[in-house]
Amino acid sequence: MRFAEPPSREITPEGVYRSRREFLRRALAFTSTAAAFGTGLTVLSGRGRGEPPAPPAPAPSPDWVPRSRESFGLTEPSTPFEAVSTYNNYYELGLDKGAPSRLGHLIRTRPWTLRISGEVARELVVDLDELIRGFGLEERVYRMRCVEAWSMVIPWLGFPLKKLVERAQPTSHARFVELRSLEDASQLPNQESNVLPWPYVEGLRLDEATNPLAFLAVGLYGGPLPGQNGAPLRLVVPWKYGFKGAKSIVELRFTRQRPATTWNQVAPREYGFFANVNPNVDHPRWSQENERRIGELERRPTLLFNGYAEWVAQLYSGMDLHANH
Ligand SMILES: Nc1nc2c(c(=O)[nH]1)N[C@H]1C(S)=C(S)[C@@H](COP(=O)(O)O)O[C@H]1N2
Ligand SMILES: [Mo]
Repeated sequence: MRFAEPPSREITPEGVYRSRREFLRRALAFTSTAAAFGTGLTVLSGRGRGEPPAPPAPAPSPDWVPRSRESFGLTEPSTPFEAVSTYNNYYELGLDKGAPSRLGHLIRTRPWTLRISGEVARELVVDLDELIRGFGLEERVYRMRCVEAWSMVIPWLGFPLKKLVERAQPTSHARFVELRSLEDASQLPNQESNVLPWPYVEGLRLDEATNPLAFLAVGLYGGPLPGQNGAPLRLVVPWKYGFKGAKSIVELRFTRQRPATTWNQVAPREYGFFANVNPNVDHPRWSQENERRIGELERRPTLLFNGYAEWVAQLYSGMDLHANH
């Protein structure tokens, strides 16, 4: 496998880089401590913060009625909408779990276009509502496991990424797909800070992107995605840590070389490119053996590939999962 060099504009001077690392280290240490002591639960209850979040918005049109529902054997209950929509990671909107739900309304979700670029037959700009009409929507109930060792179960609405890859007609040279999030500080105010390089970028190998589980969500709980959950279009790859699921995607770029992805660039030892959920590969600063399911008291054991080995393990056969974490 070949690895791309980071573009030079993203190489930060040593001092800035060090202080950002230090800052992120403290931010993450705080969130995991808060999680360990259950302080997150007061955030979730919505009490003491004024109004509780609104119920999920109704489906905006008949195009939004799911044609199928699939949960890949999952029988665990879904995490309540209130928690899914108020306990979020969206660094462009702020670093604490509550900031995204306070500011998510700033994202202007319509009209929304998606640019398809790179190693494709023809570069395209497509309108999101046209994609929804053309593909139809499916419901997928998936576990989501954050690298910080908390998890949820979320009923998403969307379409398989494979459908969009086929529509894009990648050339025979394309081996990866890069997914780029919105970059616009008027909608994402924390982009004024340099906690991460913007835009947020994620990526998949093409065979991962066309796996039937890889999904692009436009909604959850039957309605449109709340801004904080990555409206109007976000990636869901349930066998990987949550940070792979780029939010508010504006561009899909097909590439020959492995894309330079945000967290992997900032801290490669801590956040691998693959980021497959694996209880046997600890994060350098904490164990990944178990997790806190939001809304439950007992911790749960973390499952290899987040419980989806049956569908995805063959993508990594012969690969050293410690070296390629
Ligand atoms: N653009 C962008 N996408 C992002 C993030 C982010 O900060 N910016 N955070 C990631 C992380 S760490 C997680 S765990 C999930 C959280 O998704 P949720 O808030 O919808 O549960 O989004 C991921 N996608
Ligand atoms: Mo995460």
